[in-house]
Amino acid sequence: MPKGADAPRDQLPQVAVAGRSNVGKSSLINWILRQPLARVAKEPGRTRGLGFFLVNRRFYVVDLPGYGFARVSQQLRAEWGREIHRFLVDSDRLAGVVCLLDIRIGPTPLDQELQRMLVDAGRERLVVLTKADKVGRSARAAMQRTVQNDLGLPKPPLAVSVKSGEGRKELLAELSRLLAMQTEKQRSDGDGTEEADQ
Ligand SMILES: Nc1nc2c(ncn2[C@@H]2O[C@H](COP(=O)(O)OP(=O)(O)OP(=O)(O)O)[C@@H](O)[C@H]2O)c(=O)[nH]1
Ligand SMILES: [Mg+2]
Repeated sequence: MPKGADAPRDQLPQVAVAGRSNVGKSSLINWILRQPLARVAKEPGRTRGLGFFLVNRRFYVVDLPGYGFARVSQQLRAEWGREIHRFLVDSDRLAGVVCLLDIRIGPTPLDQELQRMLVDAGRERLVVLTKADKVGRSARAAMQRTVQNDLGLPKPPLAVSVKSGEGRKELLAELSRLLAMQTEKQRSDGDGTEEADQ
C-alpha cells in the first residue's frame, strides 16, 4: 500500500475508480457520495495517492491518481506506480474497478492497457462513460457501441453526467451488484479456512 494512503484496516469491501487524468474520477466520487470530499481538479494531475471514502458505512470508494498526464511516453505500470498496480491486482477487499472513459474520447492505448491488466488479474470491471452532457444522443449511442466492441463488454457501457445527474441510479445499482458479489466471496473465503473445517 502506498505510504500515506491511509488504507482502512477493516473488512469492508472497496471499489476503485480509475481512468485518465481529467476524465472525472473525483467528480464522480463526490457525486456518488453527494459530498465534495474528493478534490476536483482545475488542472489535470490533481489527485495524488489513494483516497479512501466510506459510503453508507458499507463500502469504500477509492480515488486513484489519473494516468496519461505525463508527456513522456511510458508504460502504464511505470507511470502510475507499482504500488497502485499492486493494489488493483492483489487487494483482497477490492470488489471491482470502475473504469472511466471520456464519452468524447473513448479508449486510449493506456485505457486499453488498464483493461488488459484487469482482465488478466480476473478483476470485475465496470466501464462507464463520463461527461455525457457534452454530446448529443447519436454520438453517445455511437460511442457506447464502439466501446462495447473495443473492450469486449457484455453490454454497452453506462453513460453518466455529474452535471445533468443522469446515470446515477444505474451506476449505484451496478455498484451494489459488485459489492454483493464481493461480500459473498469474502464470506465463503472466510468459511473455507482449515480451522472452520476442523
Ligand atoms: N461537463 C462535465 N464536466 C465534468 C463532468 N465530470 C467532471 N467534469 C469536469 O472535468 C474536470 C476534471 O474532473 P476531475 O473529477 O478532477 O477529474 P479526475 O479524473 O479526478 O482528474 P485527476 O485527479 O487529475 O486524475 C473538472 O473540471 C470537472 O468539473 C461531467 O459529467 N460533465
Ligand atoms: Mg482526481
